[in-house]
Amino acid sequence: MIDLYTAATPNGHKVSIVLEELGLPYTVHALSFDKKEQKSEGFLKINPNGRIPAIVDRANGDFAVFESGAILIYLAELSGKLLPKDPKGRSVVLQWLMFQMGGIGPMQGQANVFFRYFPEKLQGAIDRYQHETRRLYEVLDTRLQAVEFLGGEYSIADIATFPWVRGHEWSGVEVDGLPALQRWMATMEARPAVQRGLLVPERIDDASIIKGAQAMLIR
Ligand SMILES: N[C@@H](CCC(=O)N[C@@H](CS)C(=O)NCC(=O)O)C(=O)O
Repeated sequence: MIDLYTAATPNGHKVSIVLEELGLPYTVHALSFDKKEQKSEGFLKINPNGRIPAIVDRANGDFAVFESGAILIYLAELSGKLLPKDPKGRSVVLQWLMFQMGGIGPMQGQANVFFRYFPEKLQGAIDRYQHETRRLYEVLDTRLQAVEFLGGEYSIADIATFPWVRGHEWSGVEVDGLPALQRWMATMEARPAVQRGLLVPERIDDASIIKGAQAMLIR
């Protein structure tokens, strides 16, 4: 049994989607950013970075994993699915996973901060992060013109990327003119496990999301 510590955010959804795809049983612990539960002493023992998502594998000596990319790799390796075993196939999936973890996540995350949550409207910061996110989407589109899924076959790279790209409107970034990316988004949205994963934990309203995100900006 896996304990999942999460919230209704793109990084949280990556893990609920992968757990649904793999059919692994899990218990959901929804943390409130508003109450700063992600910074509690108990949770910092699971994730020293004080952020969601994190898991604890109760069947494996209460093994804790933080960082969503590391969680996806752990769960894929545990089940032998969604990550090829041959070095080249595995490398391709990990390249696109790292592209999400080091690029789309941080850039789009900052686009959200400056476009939605920050108390001042800093147009230079908004432009910088929205343009960089759009540029990264264009890289995805070019890749997806050549292959159906980012790693060739469906993998944890798609699962890591989709929850971010589906939130493009929230970040103020267009997907117009990116047909391969839109085709891939429709394929991802149609997967029942993706649909189930996006419902975990229960979605909160937009005003509460903004309130929780603004609480994170205050250290
Ligand atoms: N690189 C981390 C990022 C995790 C992250 O930024 N989580 C956000 C929600 S998407 C969070 O917990 N924010 C709360 C905070 O910053 O206090 C990962 O991929 O797991």
